Amino acid sequence: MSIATTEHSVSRALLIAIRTPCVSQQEVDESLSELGRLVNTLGFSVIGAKTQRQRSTKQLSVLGSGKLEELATLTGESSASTDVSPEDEAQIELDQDELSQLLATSDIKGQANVVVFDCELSPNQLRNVEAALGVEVYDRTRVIIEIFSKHARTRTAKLQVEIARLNYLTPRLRDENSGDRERQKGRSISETVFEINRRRIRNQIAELRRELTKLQREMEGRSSGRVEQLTVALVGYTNAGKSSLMRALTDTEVLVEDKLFATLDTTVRTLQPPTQPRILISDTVGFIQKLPHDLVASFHSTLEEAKNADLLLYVVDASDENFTSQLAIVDHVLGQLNIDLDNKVLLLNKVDCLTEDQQLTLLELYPDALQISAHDKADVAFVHQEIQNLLEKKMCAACFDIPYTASGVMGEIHSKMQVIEEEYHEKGIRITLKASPIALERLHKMLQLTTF
Ligand SMILES: Nc1nc2c(ncn2[C@@H]2O[C@H](COP(=O)(O)OP(=O)(O)OP(=O)(O)O)[C@@H](O)[C@H]2O)c(=O)[nH]1
Ligand SMILES: [Mg+2]
Repeated sequence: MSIATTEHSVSRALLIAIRTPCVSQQEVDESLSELGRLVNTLGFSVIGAKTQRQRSTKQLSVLGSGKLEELATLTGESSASTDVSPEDEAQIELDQDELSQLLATSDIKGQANVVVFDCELSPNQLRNVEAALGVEVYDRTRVIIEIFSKHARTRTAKLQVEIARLNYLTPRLRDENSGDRERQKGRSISETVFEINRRRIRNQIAELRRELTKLQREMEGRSSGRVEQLTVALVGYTNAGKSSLMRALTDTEVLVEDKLFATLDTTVRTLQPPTQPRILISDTVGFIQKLPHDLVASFHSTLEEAKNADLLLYVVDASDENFTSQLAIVDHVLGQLNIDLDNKVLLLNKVDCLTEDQQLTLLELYPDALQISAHDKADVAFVHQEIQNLLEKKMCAACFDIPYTASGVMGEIHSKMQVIEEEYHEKGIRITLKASPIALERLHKMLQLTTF
């Protein structure tokens, strides 16, 4: 299978969710509607969505041959093969009654040319389903990986996504000549070519990993040996309005789009109007439920910025009816990254889309949160002030003796920290300053390491 971008303009997608007993219908619906938005972001139109109930509590197994036959009618494939391997068949528990009902009420027969499953399919499952339906089949992971591929801009993001894409692709590579090989029942040229292709991809992944590690080391090298600046990271679910707020707070033209995963690379800008000391704001990749493992791992390094931040602005689209589950997902991912959640302020964004009553209810539920609209100048000014107040509260005072031989560091301290007093002595400058405990600790270490 190739996952290179194909001509998507004519793709009409049928979405399928598999509902296990441990998942509520509401959760399935939320997830399906999000899958619809993901699929739209990819440029497909959604022509319908179906839910298949499954009695087994297994997290996921996909469709038996009966279901495949039925689904084939939805994609217009009349003579679909239902060649399901015994291992897949064994995992499947199918509610035939519900399925028949589902298909009887369907008015989209023959219209879909892509079927998208709201879950991750194993390579075997994907092959079986594709063969049976006679159309291209996507799973949620592939949809997300393709969106990331389309949106990656910097070299680092492109490398991270390409590694994830190839890791996904390798086990799903199809041996086009497998039928002949079966007949030949022995080693053949086709087998060798297939194996060579796989090995080539593995080598390519190793090469990309090396390049990525090198690039990340260079970036770390560039940031070490500098005086720490106060930083604020915008984190949150995809499409919450992080980049819109970044734009408004820093007066810059970062990309804002009504698309999922518009931002993949961390962007860092200075808070405007400027403060003394300067405060940096970073915009990060958004989160989503069921983010493929590989991408979570890839983007850990991108989220380092959030890890080192003095303050997290936790942006939520309060107008989205599913925002509480989105909050839970962001909490979960940040928890996995060991990010300190005590440092966070909750921003309930897009309140311009809510009624006064809804805003009052939110106030009762989240009394400490700030209700804002990133499109409202007064709200942005309020967030600007809150950032300063909160950072001020976190700062502690400390005193350092800086020898004249190292006075070069003074310029950096002045631009990045709050200087309270300077006294000039015979051997150096005694400086009293205010900064976050982390920044003070780092400056202390830096001065110890500096050869005067
Ligand atoms: N009505 C309204 N729309 C908003 C507000 N803030 C952002 N939006 C819109 O929400 C959409 C997504 O905004 P972005 O700022 O790109 O969201 P993001 O969190 O950066 O999204 P990703 O980069 O995909 O993670 C855009 O269409 C914005 O114009 C707001 O306060 N009110
Ligand atoms: Mg963004």
